[in-house]
Amino acid sequence: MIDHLNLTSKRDLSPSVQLMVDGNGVEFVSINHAEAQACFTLHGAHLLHFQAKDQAPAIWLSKTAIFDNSKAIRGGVPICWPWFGAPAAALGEGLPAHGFARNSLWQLGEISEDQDGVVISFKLSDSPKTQALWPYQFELTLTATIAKSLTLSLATKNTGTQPLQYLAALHTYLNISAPEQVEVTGLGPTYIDSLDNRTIKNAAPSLTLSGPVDSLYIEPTDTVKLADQGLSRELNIISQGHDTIVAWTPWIEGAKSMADMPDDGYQTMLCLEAAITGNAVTVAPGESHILSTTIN
Ligand code: TA6
Repeated sequence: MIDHLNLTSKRDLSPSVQLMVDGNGVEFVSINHAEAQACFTLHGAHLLHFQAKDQAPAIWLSKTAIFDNSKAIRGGVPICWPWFGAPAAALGEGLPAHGFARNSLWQLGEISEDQDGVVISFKLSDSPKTQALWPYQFELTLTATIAKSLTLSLATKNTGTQPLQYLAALHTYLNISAPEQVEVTGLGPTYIDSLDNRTIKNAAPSLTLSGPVDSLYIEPTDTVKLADQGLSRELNIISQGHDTIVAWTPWIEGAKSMADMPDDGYQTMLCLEAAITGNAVTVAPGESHILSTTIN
């Protein structure tokens, strides 16, 4: 499935789901169902691979991604939470970009399966370590449906006694055949151009790729379409609970600057991310809020 990781089986978790381990003892959850294959690590509840039956992989993973739990994994679907990008100044100095969820060890939750696919969940709760970074009590649950389509649903539950506020992204690295083969539609009319001083710009009807992109589409629709002529397919990226769709490709200079991406890695990936980047979502004590994305 992800051959270069050289995973060996530790034990069965359900008929189609296995706990795997690599040579360094890092644990992975591998799903091999008749309808789709997928792979996660518990580090970040990070989806690394998704491929529906008879389809090319939907998700891109860097061939030089690092799995030693020291940093967020390059590719797949990092969970950016409880902030997106740089943390708010009020939270203090030295905090990690894109939050701490993608660098935390999550617990495996429930697994169920039937002829249509597998539903698997992962959980992360506050601890003295997270309290030192972000002073709130929470339970975060990622529920993934691995079937003909992929759904990732991230529920933020406030288990404390004061309201919490969060930003987030399901930072989805999509697999593409080549930049010149793809066209993205449905992103929305306006975007913040992070590569041009965060200027707000009017969007063209579609996005094509000929250089670096780091754009926050701030009036997003629910469905973005990624047409890929080289793969002869059109993916729908259907999001809920978001206020932004982020489009990102580092292009060649960006790829060269990252130790965990091959120089030509940008040729086969494009991030389209269901995100909350504008006004933080407030979650009252005892309540939950869900951010989700479906790819089909
Ligand atoms: O989602 C786009 C973005 O925020 C870019 O600005 C870019 O830096 C990217 O994420 C990757 O961030 P990372 O911290 O994973 O290297």
